[in-house]
Amino acid sequence: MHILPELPYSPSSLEPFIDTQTMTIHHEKHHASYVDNLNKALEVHPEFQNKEAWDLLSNLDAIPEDIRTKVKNNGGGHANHSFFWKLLCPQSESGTPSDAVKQLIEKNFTDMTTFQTKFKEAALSRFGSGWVWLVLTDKDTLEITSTANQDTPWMEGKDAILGLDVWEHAYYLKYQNKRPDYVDAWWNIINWKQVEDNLAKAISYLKA
Ligand code: MN3
Repeated sequence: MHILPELPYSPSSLEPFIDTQTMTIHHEKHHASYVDNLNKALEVHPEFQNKEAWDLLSNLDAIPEDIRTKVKNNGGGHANHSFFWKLLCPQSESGTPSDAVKQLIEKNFTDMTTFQTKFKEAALSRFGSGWVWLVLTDKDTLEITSTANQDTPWMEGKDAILGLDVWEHAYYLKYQNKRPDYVDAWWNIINWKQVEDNLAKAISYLKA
């Protein structure tokens, strides 16, 4: 049984970068429905009910065909949003990239500004709904990737350390068609400590 995780902050605490109503609807309606629909799909095949969403997604071929698409979409939605909430925090707690994160970003993208420019380009060129990711592919290599819908890097066995939801439901109430402004605002509320933890975890998986 999958459960909607609590937000690790109040939905109003990301203002003015992400508004309270968007956070509330995004978490309590959109994310909750991915969780509900994943649970419903798995009722038909209870042997998969106790597996973590990551586990299901990284081995989709093992999922029975009659629920595979539902598991991909709703399990992906659940996993992506669970990952995403932890990457956000109030601006006052955002901090700065740790030395390890900063050095790896500079090694792969020259400097922080170039990285942010490239990440934004990927966010703007994702047509329709999807996500943009910063993925660790080997111990020295970071790549910016993008997935459609609720597809995730974990489906390809890759580990993301940062990700941005660019579905319209993530920004439309405040930003309408102005996705570039949403991306610019988002840099203010990244939990860099969480990115550091994600990097350490991704490196440990590479070694495993
Ligand atoms: Mn979303």
